[in-house]
Amino acid sequence: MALLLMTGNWKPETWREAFGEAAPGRTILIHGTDGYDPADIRYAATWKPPQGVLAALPKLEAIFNLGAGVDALMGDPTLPDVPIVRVVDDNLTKRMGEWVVLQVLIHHRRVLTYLEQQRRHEWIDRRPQPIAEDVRVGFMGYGVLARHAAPILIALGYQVHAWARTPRDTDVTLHVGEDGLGEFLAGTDVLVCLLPLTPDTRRILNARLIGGLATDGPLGGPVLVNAGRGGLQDEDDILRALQSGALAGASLDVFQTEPLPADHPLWDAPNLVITPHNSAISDHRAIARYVAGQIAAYEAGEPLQNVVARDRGY
Ligand code: NDP
Ligand code: OXD
Repeated sequence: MALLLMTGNWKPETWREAFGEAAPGRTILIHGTDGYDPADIRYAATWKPPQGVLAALPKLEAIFNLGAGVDALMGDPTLPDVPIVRVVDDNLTKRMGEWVVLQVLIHHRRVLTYLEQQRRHEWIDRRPQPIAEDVRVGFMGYGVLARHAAPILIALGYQVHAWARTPRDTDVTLHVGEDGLGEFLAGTDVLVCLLPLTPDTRRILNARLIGGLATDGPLGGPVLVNAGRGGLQDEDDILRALQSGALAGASLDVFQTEPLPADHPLWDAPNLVITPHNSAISDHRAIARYVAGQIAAYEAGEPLQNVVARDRGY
């Protein structure tokens, strides 16, 4: 039984090669390139598949999402009722850790200001440089990615706390749900959003939330860092907040529309770092090995790992 790849504009042949190496002997088919009988497909490995294609596979046993976020899949009303496995992979997790730590340091150590000054050949030290111990970083979403980045920031001295949906014991103070949000925001100088996009989190990064962030911190105002999904953002609100100074800075890796259109006003927003949704790109070979390993274990009678809870949407 074959594995069907639907990788959208993510270089299908590179994925075929990676899966060929990771799962030798298995038939690998690419939707849109190879002809196939839908009844031959047992597994699908997908990134943003066209709606309805998965529903047309009568023998499908599992869907492997080729990224960590499953919002594109969950938006398909015809999605068949089989387990959806998402990516949890060290390679991706570590890349995200690098990006998060870099963004926190960029804003904390005023890199944007110094780059501007450097362009003008100016030697100015306007404000005292706070130490990390005085900066409060709040993670919105304390899942796989945030739990990797948090200890690195803690090792640098930052005060770290987090916000999530369900209470549990963690290494940092965890605020929970709607009731815990206000206190979480009020104690946050740098907000790092690593939430999934679900009906509950859509446009959560809006003017109201920004207005709840700490204004008594050492950075001259709160900072927003988002690598979750563009759909979490109200981009008009974020733009206004950067222009008014309600946000002292921001870093965004994800956008409502990607690629971000060349004439989008966010390109010119003050104190904003834009990266092209590459904070944690998926390494083809690592992901193919992960999926092939899961299939092999599943066929040996073990349960699939990192299965999405459909009722939660992540
Ligand atoms: P996880 O599922 O491990 O963690 C998600 C976290 O969000 C959990 O802590 C969860 O709470 C919390 N959460 C979800 N819904 C809510 C809610 N309504 N209120 C409060 N907290 C909520 O995901 P990952 O850490 O692996 O990934 C997070 C997201 O990062 C992905 O969904 C994806 O969108 C994005 N991503 C972006 C990449 C990029 O390149 N920019 C790369 C990879 C991922 P609880 O712990 O209680 O369940
Ligand atoms: C992911 C991503 O979800 O790359 O893995 O955005």
